Amino acid sequence: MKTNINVCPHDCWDTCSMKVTVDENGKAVKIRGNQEHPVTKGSLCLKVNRYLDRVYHPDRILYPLKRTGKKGEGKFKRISWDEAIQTITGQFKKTIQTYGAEAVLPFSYGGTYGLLNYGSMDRRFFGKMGASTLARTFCVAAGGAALDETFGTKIGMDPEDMVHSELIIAWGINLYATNMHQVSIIEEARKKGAKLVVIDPYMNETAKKADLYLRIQPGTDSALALGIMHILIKEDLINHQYVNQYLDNFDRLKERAAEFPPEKAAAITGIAESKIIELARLYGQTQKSVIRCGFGIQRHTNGGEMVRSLAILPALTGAWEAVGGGFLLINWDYGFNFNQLFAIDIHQGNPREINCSQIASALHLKENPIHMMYVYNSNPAGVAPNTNQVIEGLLREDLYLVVHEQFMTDTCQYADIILPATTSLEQLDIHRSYWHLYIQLNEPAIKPLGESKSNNDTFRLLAKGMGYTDACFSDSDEDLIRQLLDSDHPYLKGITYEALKEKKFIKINVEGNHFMPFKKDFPTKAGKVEITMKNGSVINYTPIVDDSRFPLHFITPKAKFFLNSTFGNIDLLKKREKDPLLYMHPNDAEPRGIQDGDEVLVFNNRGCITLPVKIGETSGPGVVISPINLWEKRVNVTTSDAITDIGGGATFYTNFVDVKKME
Ligand SMILES: Nc1nc2c(c(=O)[nH]1)N[C@H]1C(S)=C(S)[C@@H](COP(=O)(O)OP(=O)(O)OC[C@H]3O[C@@H](n4cnc5c(=O)[nH]c(N)nc54)[C@H](O)[C@@H]3O)O[C@H]1N2
Ligand SMILES: Nc1nc2c(c(=O)[nH]1)N[C@H]1C(S)=C(S)[C@@H](COP(=O)(O)OP(=O)(O)OC[C@H]3O[C@@H](n4cnc5c(=O)[nH]c(N)nc54)[C@H](O)[C@@H]3O)O[C@H]1N2
Ligand SMILES: [Mo]
Repeated sequence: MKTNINVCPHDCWDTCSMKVTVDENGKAVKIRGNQEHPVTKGSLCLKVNRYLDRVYHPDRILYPLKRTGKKGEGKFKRISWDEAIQTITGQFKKTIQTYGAEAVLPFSYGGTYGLLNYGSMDRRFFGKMGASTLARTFCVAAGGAALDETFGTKIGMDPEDMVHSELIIAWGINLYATNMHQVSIIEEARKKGAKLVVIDPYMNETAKKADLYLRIQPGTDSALALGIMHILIKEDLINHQYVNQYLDNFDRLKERAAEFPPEKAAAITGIAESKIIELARLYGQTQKSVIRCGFGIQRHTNGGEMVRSLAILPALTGAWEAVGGGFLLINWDYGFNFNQLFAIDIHQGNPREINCSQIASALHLKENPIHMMYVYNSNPAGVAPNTNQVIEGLLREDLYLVVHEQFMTDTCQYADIILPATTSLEQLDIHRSYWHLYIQLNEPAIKPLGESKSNNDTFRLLAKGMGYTDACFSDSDEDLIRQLLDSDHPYLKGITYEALKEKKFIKINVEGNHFMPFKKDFPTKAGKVEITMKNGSVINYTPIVDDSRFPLHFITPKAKFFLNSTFGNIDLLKKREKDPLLYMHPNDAEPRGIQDGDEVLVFNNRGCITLPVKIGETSGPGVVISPINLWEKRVNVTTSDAITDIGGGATFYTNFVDVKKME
């Protein structure tokens, strides 16, 4: 028996350190959280506790497959890797010759968050080809753009410091489902008297545990933020010294906030005036306050503006000066050398960019259509908005589809060739978290199962097959890690491949005892928090834009026991999550003659699905909610591929439907 340290590869805040026990036959037999890791602290979520069920699942794809039936029929036969590579590279060459390289689209997302297999050899390969590029915008594109505009960088506070917080506002995030290690940190603070406030249209597990829960009308959070600012300013609960030094154009913000007295904020948000005043006073009187902002609020057409309005709040109270005070959406900009990792010096031309959140329309472009799509790390037929359009596109006879996967996902059904992918236990990688501040090394615990290969090994073979002879295609994964870490950025000081090999995880280099990125100044042009938008206007409340005129707002947030469509095929987790359902308020159920447990049709102009109904107060009037099970239920047949105000993000939660009882 030996113990190996791995990193949970999933697209998740927590990015846990795992201990994997491997037996004499080279089989992983046990997985648990690494007790030595300061954030993981020995515990894994219920999903990843079952990670070995996934690795050794009987349905894993272990050999290359080629389609034998009609497109979408799901009939395949086993072929060799040689044949697969020859067929795929042959098809690449044919497509490029006939239509040009932009007719090829790589499509990848968050299957693994290891920085190498998320994006390195693939970027080199498709860059060299001059293929269309992909903007990866599902998670936090609007929020990221908002941070860039407001703070000048995608950085927030250290979540470990939230043990010192006295007020934690979980704003559009279901911590108990998506960020369990944040919960243990907050619980420690609560033991010392800290208060937890939850602001969410969905009375989720986190809301049920809160000291104060504010049910907000979706898409109206900036009206609440401006209402809070109104009270802070009126009651002089602001930190004048911090504001003078670090908030640009405060006079203009004052004018805007004056337009949002509590009665107006209440009318827009649906939250009682008294609760808005209570929250504002609590916020104004607590310097060690943190807004833990989730991705939920920015999945709306006004998502960027919403995040911006929240991100301004800590500057008003000077929360950034206190350990345990601040704001956290993501920690992302660590100064890695991505130019070197992507080998941008070999990239050809200036190809167009396709937004992954608009793949539904991109697959139907009349001009310069996509003729070949290479999918890895993603299941677009389940996760992308406007699924019916996506699938219609994938069924096009003039589209060649390659999918590199671990399992027969929805997307695989439409493939011409399927390649078998390794899991994280079978490949070398380096990970950052978008939440905590540790860089971690993932060394393979076991050999690749069957004939599966990592993304990078596959792109090395494809590069050879294409005749790409640049030296960078021969770089090993170890070389790639060194190139990525080759940076002068102070955060990465002392973080080398050797150091990681020895320690497995290293916290970014923090000045002093605590990570306080904005104590001194902000990396914006003025060195201050920026309250004006790129077009010069001051932050405001803009209502969400709905193109459909259906009456019920439909929100499809993350499920606790699945990770997007991943884990949807693990029996134990399916049992735990229970069947997909639709939460509906009695005010909406009654006029429709719908009773608890009824099977209903959820529909709009884009598509429909059936779900059983759960009537109650989990959602407010006018809002229906279904936590996503993207493996079994295509809720995305209803969602729109409109994009956010800034950043080109997905708008999964600006979605309107009607509901009727099934006959
Ligand atoms: N268990 C589990 N964990 C996950 C994932 C998973 O699928 N399952 N997915 C991972 C991924 S890919 C991501 S991106 C993260 C996302 O993690 P979260 O940010 O927690 O994700 P969401 O479920 O999208 O949204 C959180 C909350 O936002 C609320 N919300 C929706 N609209 C609004 C609004 O207008 N205002 C306010 N205030 N709240 C609103 C939703 O009701 C929901 O409760 O989680 C990661 N972790
Ligand atoms: N309605 C609705 N839709 C949503 C969301 C929502 O909240 N509501 N959330 C959106 C968000 S935030 C996200 S991030 C997306 C998620 O979008 P995706 O990233 O596409 O998510 P998954 O469904 O987890 O699919 C990842 C796939 O990658 C495969 N995989 C894992 N590791 C590897 C590897 O090393 N190599 C290869 N080749 N494959 C691998 C897995 O088997 C899995 O099938 O969904 C989006 N869709
Ligand atoms: Mo995501």
